[in-house]
Parts: sequence; C-alpha cells; structure tokens
Amino acid sequence: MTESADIASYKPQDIEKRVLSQWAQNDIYATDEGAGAGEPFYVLEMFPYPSGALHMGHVRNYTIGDVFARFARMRGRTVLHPMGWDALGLPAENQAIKEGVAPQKRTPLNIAEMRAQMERLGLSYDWSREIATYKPEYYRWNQWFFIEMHKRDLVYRRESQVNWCDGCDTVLANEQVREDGSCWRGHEGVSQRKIPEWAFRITKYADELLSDLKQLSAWPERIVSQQRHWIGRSVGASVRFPVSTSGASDGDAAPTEIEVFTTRVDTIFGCTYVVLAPEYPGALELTTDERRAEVAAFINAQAKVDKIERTAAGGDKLGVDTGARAINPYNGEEVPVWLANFVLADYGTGAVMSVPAHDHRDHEFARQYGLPIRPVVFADEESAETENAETCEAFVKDGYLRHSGDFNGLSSAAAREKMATKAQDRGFGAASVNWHLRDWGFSRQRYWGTPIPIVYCDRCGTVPVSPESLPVVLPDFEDVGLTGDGGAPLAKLESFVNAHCPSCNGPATREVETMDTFVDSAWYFARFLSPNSDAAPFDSAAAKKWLPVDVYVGGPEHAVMHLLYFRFWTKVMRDLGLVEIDEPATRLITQGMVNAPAFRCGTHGYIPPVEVEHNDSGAATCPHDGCGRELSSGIEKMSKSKYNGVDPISLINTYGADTARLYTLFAAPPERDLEWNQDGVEGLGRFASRVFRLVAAQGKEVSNSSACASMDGLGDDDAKVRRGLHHCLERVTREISDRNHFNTAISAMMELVNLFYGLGAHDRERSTLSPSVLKESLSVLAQMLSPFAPFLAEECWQRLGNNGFVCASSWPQVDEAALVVDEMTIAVQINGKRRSEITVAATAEKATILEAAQADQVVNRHLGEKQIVKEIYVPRRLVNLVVRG
Ligand code: ANZ
Ligand code: ZN
Ligand code: ZN
Repeated sequence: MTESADIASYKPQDIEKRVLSQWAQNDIYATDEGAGAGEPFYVLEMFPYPSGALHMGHVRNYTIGDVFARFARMRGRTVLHPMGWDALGLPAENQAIKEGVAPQKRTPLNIAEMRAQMERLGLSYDWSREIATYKPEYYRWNQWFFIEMHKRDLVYRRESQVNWCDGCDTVLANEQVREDGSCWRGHEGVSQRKIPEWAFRITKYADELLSDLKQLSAWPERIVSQQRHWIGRSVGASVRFPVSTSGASDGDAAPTEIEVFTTRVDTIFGCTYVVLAPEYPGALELTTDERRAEVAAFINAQAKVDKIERTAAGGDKLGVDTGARAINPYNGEEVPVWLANFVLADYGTGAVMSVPAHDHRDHEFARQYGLPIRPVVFADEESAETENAETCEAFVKDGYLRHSGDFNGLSSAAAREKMATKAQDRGFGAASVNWHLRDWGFSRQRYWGTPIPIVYCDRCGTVPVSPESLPVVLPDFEDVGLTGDGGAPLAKLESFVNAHCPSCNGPATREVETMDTFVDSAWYFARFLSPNSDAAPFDSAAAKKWLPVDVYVGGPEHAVMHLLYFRFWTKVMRDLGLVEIDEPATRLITQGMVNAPAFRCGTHGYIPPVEVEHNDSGAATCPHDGCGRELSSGIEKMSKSKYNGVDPISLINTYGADTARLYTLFAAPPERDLEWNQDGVEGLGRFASRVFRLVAAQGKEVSNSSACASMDGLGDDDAKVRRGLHHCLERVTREISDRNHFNTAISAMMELVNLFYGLGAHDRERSTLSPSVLKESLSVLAQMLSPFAPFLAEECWQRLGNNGFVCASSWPQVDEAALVVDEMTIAVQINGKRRSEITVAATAEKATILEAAQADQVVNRHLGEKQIVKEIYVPRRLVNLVVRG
C-alpha cells in the first residue's frame, strides 16, 4: 500500500469487512463468564419480529443499546448483550396464508437475513445466546409456566367479548377490523361475540405493580405514569340506588337496585339521572313496555360497535331512556335510568350516577338530551350561585357543598369521607377501590403460537398436560392446511386434537388455541442467561448474577402492554422461586421515532418523495396523470406505506455502517424523535473520513512512539492538543455515563478533530506535533470513537500501532493535570465597545492584564492620543477602558 493512496481515501466497506472477520476470528463479543471478570452488566434491546429486513427504527434501537454495551465493556464491566427473535404471531401467520409457505421454513431464512444485517452494523452481540421463540425448546417453557400458574390459580378460563366475522368464521384482532366495520378480507358486518378464553390473573398483582413503580426511578417518568394510568387505582364509593319504577314483570331478571361506582360521591345531590352500560345485565327487563323497542334497538346497535371506539374520549355520546326510575338514597329523589354507549360494562359496576354540573362527559350528555343540570359544589363558600347552569361548563374541581342537606358547607374531601361513612352506616353503600387493570386474556384462535397445554376430558374436566410430556409441539403447517377462516386452525387436525387425559388416561381432546406472543416476550430476558437450559426455563444461579437487566432499550410503543407483562411475569417468577428480583430492568431507555417528510395527495394518497412534482409557485404537486393537486407534506414516522423510509442496507452500502451509526446517534439524543436529513448523513460521513485521513497521515514515528502521559515539558501546540484531548475525554465520558447524550459526545469529538486539523496534524510536512502526543491523542480518539463507530475506531487503533482490539481496551483515564486551564482570554472594550481580546496566563494579576490590554495592537490604534480616565476589570472576563478626547 503506498502512503499517498492510503491518505486519499476512506473506504468504509473494505475496513468494515476486514474488521468484522477479525472480530469473528477472535469471538470478541462472547460473554466472559470466567473468574476475575468484572462486575456483570446486562444490556438488552427489545427483540424484533423477524420480518427479514431491518428498518431504521431497528438500527436506532440497536445502535443505542450497542453504545451502552461497548462503553460498559471498556469500563471494565462483564457485559451480557444478547439478541433473539420474537418469531411467533399474526404477521407470520398471515404471510403464510398468503404465500402458502410454512412459517417454520420462512422464519429461519428471515432470521439469517436480519442477523447478517445486524452483523454488518457492527452490533456487539453474543450470538452464542441467540434464541427464537418459535422453537419448541423455547415455547415449551411458556407451557411450563402456564402449568405452574394454573396450579396457583393465576390462569383461568372466562367468557370474553371479541370481534367476530361470520364470513371468516373466526375471531379477529382489533387491527383486522376496518373502520367501516368490515373485516380485513372484506366481509361485511363484523360483530361482537362472547367466547370462552384463557386469562392470566394479573389483577392479583395490581397493588404490587403499582407500588413497585417506586423502584423504577431510572425509567422515564412518562412511561411510569402510563403504567400507573393503565393500572388505574381509583378510590371512591359504591352506592346502591333502589329501582322504583320499571317494566319488570314477574319472573323477570330485572334488577331491583342499581349499584354505581363514583369517585365523586360529594356531588351526589347533583345526580339527575343514572346511566347503565348497554350490556348491563337485565337492562332490557328493567325497561318499561313503551320504551322497550327503542331500547332493544339501541342495545343491539351498540353490540356491533367496537368497544374501544365506542368509549373513545372524543366520540359521540349516545343514549336512550329506559323509562325506569331509581331513588337516590341520600335525598330520596327519583331519577330516570338511561343507557349510554360510553359506560363500560366491565369497569366498576357498569353503572354511573350522572352529575352533569360537575363532569364534562355528563354535561355534554345532559345538554344533548335535555336532562337537568344541578350544581352542588362551588369554588368557595361565599361565591354567588351560578344563575344559569345550563349554559355553563361543568365545574369539575373540588370545592364546597350546597343544596346537599346535612353536608352543606363541607369541603369536597370532607364530604366524601362523611358521605361514605353514612352509606356504610345506613347499609346502602361503602367506600370502595376500583382498578382499571383487567386480567390478561391471552388465548388466540391462531396457528402460529404456543399451544396451550390443556386437555379436556369428559371424566376429569379441564386438565393440564403433565410437565414431563412437554413440549406440546405445534403440528406441521402442511398438515394443518391454514386457510384463515373457520375458527381455530388446530381444531381441524384430528391427530392433534385427539389425546389422552393425563389423569385418567381416557380419551380427551386438546385445547386448540395458542398463546398471545406477549407471553414469549414477558420472560425472554431471562432465557438469554442460559439459552440451552433444558431442566428449567433458565438457570437461577445465572439469574442471580445477571438480573435485573441493567439497561433495557426499546420503542415507546411498548410503554404499556409489553412492559406491564414483563413486570408481571417477573413477579410471578419471583413467587415461583426462580428469581430474587421484583422488577426486571433497572434502567429503561425508550428511543424516539425515526421520522421523515412524507407527501400526500387528497386523491391518490401518499406519494414517493422522488416522484413529487412542483408547480410554478414551487408547491409540491401530485404526479398522477391529470391530477396535479397540491400535496400536503409533513414529518411522519418512516414507513413503507408512506414511501418515506430509508433502507438501512443501502445506507450502509453507500456510506458504511460507521456513518449510519454515527448519524443516528448524532441526529438526536436517544429519547427524542429523529428527523431524517440526508445532509446530516453526508456530514457524518465527512467526519468519519476526516478521522480516517488524520490517522492515515501519520507515519512510523507515531506508530512506533510511546504515548505521551503528562503535560511536563510540552511545547505550545503539543500542550494545546493534549489539553483539548483530555477536555474532550472528560466530556465524552460524562455525556455517555450521566446523560446518554451521545450526540453531544460526538460533537465534542468533532471539535477535537477540528483542533487537530487547525494545527496541521493531518499533513505530515506541516505538523509540528510530537509523535508521542499524536500517539496518545489519536489512540484515545480511537477509543472514544469505538462505542459509536467501532469499525473506524478499530482501523485507527491498528494503524497507530496499538495491540489488540480497541473495543476490548480499557476506557482511557482523564489526566486532571491536562484539564487545568493555564491561559485565559479577556475581552477588551473601549468606552463599552468591544475592540479586541487578549490571552494572558491564568494566574495573571490585574495590573499585568491592564498593561497587556493597553499594549494590544488593535487597542493601541483605537486609543490613539485619547486619555484613559478609568480602567475597569471584570475578573477573568473583560477590561473596559473609559477614555476622553
Ligand atoms: C359521579 C361523578 C361525578 C363522577 C363527577 C365523576 C365526576 P375513574 O377515575 O376512571 O375511576 N364511571 C364509573 N364507572 C364507569 C363505567 N363503568 N363506565 C364509564 N364511566 C364510569 O372514574 C370514575 C368515574 O367514572 C366515576 O365517578 C363515574 O363518574 C364514572 F362530578 O361518578 B363519577
Ligand atoms: Zn380424565
Ligand atoms: Zn393525486
């Protein structure tokens, strides 16, 4: 290799290929379990569904995790950094139906592709621990957990409401139901149906899931509050309203009283009607004869609407009067009973006392249907009553009570207590707590999942299979003949369905439903500790060593469900004696989205940016024949359907993995959204190439030299570089470890590189820097770069004549002596106007500084013959010379 060719070109593809094979030969990322290894550090990124191709969201997620892993490794920790595949679930099943290819065949191919892409990105995974959830060796432990949980009454069967398509003759996930109520394959009229399902009793852990949020001080506040919200502990009272008028005839299952749950019992004198969920048991029987037809129609109509949509905050509030009446037990007042779409059947008691004066939703509903609004809570004890409550907003805050009998004058808080006590004493209610958290329904009428290890026996009932006979293996795709309709696919395969009862050995049938994939991801973090264990889901001694996960990195879209199940499963594993922790991860990083501009035509939908045309006034227009409409454009999450994605592999092919990594780390701190910018990519490519050229320009004198280690006796430029270096090192170390601001760490390195170029260090002819300072500073630069741009760092490290791998070297120490600022820069003003600046020793006294200021050439010229009447010195910052004449 000639020296000049060397200097000229940075060829990331060559470097990356060479370094990858060196790493592979040395098995550099295997977890060191040996004696004397450093303190354990477990870095985990949320494992992906193996679609076959990485997208930029993955690149960002895994690169952030990789920086944590590489940095910790260089800081002397023994790092566990594994990767695996969340391979079961609906997308693969749908693809299999469409293409007729077995997911068992397709999945390993997809995994191989994605793994190769991850390797090219330079991610430091210990691949010897790779797991894939579709393998029986993995999912048999889902089945084992199920059986253990069944023993402990943590799993049970219940009725649940699902989306049902008659056309497909099966259950649909919410995302398979279109907005117009048809199914994803076009069948009209998806309805709601009750079917039995399996559920985990997560509510048993509700209290703990809530109170242990305290332990999550290193989780983003936003995530913790979403968890708190979802668990939703709600303190209030339940009150029973006797039904006074109803359409009930003898033998009807009509309720004789209605129990409501309220968090605002202090407003109960303002209750002007009661509302029930459309599914409320006995609602129709309660209804008076003349209202029955209308009410029945309402109930039927609501049964067809998806529950989530029905109760959405901004949605239409619809209701119907049942003609029945109920009595407010606090004042004996008779109020009408209505049904409304926004009341949930499965929250609280499924019945609400409506107080339109003090609740926004009730207010809207009352105005819409002309129901009375009666204020009973006021901002302060003296304030004038609101004259025309009909036109006012609801007053939803706490205040003081009026028109509330014995409770007049009390504050809301005091009234809530006294009123709950009264309800208890009189026997018509009590203080009560409700949780929003529901048990986790996890059975699916799907093929590509973990078979639920249950058999149904005519004699013994519902019996778990024996743990020794696990796994219950998912039958071959070809045998099942997946069609996407007709209920649970496994039900059609007799050889699977027919089984023996584990308890009486008589004939029995197998459960044909499979598990939700959230089961797989609830405990995979523990499987990585001993991925080949076949005696237990994982080895408890390893768990003791590695858990909890030190840093968990993933997308905010998992803020609620996955993290909740992940926390729940940890508590279950603890209670099974498998782990000793309460919470699975100490620190959570939720990375922001990767966004890019997207263009949309009102008629033709999203338009690929390269096809966008422009009209005379420069506005983006639709390229479709004869359309020409102006396009709306906005920054949106990258996605195929919006044509605004960037393919990671073509990015790597063009710029190299180091630039791809540097860019995603530089463009935004991990938790913020990142707006893709091609110029930014180019900029980071230039930075990488500047680093390369700087190192490539050095010769044997540098690589053979020993590294400088102190400030003693350094000349001006050498001292300047060494100070710059250690300032940079101090900052990079701090930005990574304290704040995870990888972007500012990278800009600190950019400044350092500028300093080198400024002193001509990239040009051997011009450079005045000593080989030992160059050796130290460029080697330390390579070390600092290593977590971010690991290939380039390795190349630089080797060119500089260092031994071993830079990624396995110890993170360099800051030389405190090099941080001492021994000069200071002081601005010089004349009559308050800045004219120049001077550089003086940090120890210089006022007199010396004033002298130096007046001696400065520029200042001197401005002073001319003028007379200085006053000299002002602001220590370490400025000198102001006040002159006359
Ligand atoms: C009367 C009232 C007056 C209410 C007022 C609020 C304000 P959280 O905090 O979420 O627990 N509610 C009760 N059960 C319901 C159900 N099944 N579906 C829809 N809404 C229901 O909310 C509790 C409040 O939500 C309860 O307090 C009840 O309305 C309503 F000025 O009771 B409130
Ligand atoms: Zn039996
Ligand atoms: Zn168009």
